[in-house]
Amino acid sequence: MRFLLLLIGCLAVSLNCTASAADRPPNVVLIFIDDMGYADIGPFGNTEVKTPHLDKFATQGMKFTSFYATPVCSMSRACLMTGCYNARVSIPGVLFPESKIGLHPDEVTLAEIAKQKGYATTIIGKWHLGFQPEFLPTRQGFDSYFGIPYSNDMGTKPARPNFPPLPLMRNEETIEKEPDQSQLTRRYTEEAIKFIRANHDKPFFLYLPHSMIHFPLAASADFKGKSKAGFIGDTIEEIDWSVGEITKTLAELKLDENTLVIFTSDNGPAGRAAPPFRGNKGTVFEGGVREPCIMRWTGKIPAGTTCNRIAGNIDVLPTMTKLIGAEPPKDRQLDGRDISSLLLDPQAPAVRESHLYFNAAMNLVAIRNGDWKLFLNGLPVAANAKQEAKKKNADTTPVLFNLTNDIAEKTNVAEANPEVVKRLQEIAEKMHAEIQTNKRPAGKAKE
Ligand SMILES: [Ca+2]
Repeated sequence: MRFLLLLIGCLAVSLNCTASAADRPPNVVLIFIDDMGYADIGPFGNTEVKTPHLDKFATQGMKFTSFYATPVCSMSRACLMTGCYNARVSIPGVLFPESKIGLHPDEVTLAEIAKQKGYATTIIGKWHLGFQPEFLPTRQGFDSYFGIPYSNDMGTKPARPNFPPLPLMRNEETIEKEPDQSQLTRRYTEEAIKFIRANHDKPFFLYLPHSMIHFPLAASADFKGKSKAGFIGDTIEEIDWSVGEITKTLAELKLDENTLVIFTSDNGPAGRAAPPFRGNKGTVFEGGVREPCIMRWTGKIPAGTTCNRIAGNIDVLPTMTKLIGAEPPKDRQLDGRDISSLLLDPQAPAVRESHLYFNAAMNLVAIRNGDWKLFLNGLPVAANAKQEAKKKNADTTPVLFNLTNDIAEKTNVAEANPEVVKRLQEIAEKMHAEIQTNKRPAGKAKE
């Protein structure tokens, strides 16, 4: 075991050394899809939607099969940007145009980590961590911004009479209102390629959180009506095209060996089933939070591999920090871990044994540890008005699933495994108590 750890340590060092031998740390391209479910793309089992670029991309990198996000949008982006559970940084499920909070300006984001090493940084797409000036990505380490600052359904179309027209922003200015959504994937992609070309000779961090495939769905004329899987398929196939354009550009500029590319999503599919899992967007069943994730770094990450270890979007910040040779923030607790050992060897020991599942109200509802997942207070009941009566009478007895034998979370095995229930309860209580003690506030809007 000790030898193995030593070996991994050496490999991790060599990974850094190789990067510095090229005289610059690796570029990072982070493609983040909205509401894409685990099996929405070919590499994760979809046979209806055509994703040739992602299929190829997966053969060049590593697939993660236990990669966790959160049930909905803003909380997931808080995790990704800070390396912390959203409960630690006090960002609830979804921010709206009338929300008076945002990610606290003192939080250290992925872009600020990249800035330590002089990276060119940009975000193209959906920010969703506060839209008031003090919360914009340009105040959180990003040199530039192009996109819609929140969800694409938060404008006047579809009818939301209380909301202002959907803004398309360039840096801190609204440049268009209610932009043609069928052009968003294409425009974001063109902006991303422009950024890569402009910065190809220096380290860069490109964060590309697409507005699609969030409702209202939209695809350009080249894709609309083309997919066998219907409109949702059209939007996914356009995202696949986008991935193809970006990887083509990286190859043309000979950047493959010096660029870590990460593809993942913020939460499960909306209003659709999420096979092979139970639940979907908004729930903490696996269908709501387990996401497709592919990471590629040619020559570093072994091609065509699969990693089944627990990982998630909270691990991106510590991992990127390590790989680019930056320093993690030392004055605060993070929840994510550096998973670069898994990037070198998918069979390396798990970096995190446990993962916590928070709901949109920032309550801890479940924990995974190894094969086991425990719902701490019974199964969640949907929190809408119709369900209120049901909620009051809900059974709060812990429910245990073995995710290895029962991926669809069907069979409660709590009674047969009281010692597992007790152990997971204790781990969850300890982790939760620490987060409650050390959690940090959201930013409050000045106006
Ligand atoms: Ca989402």
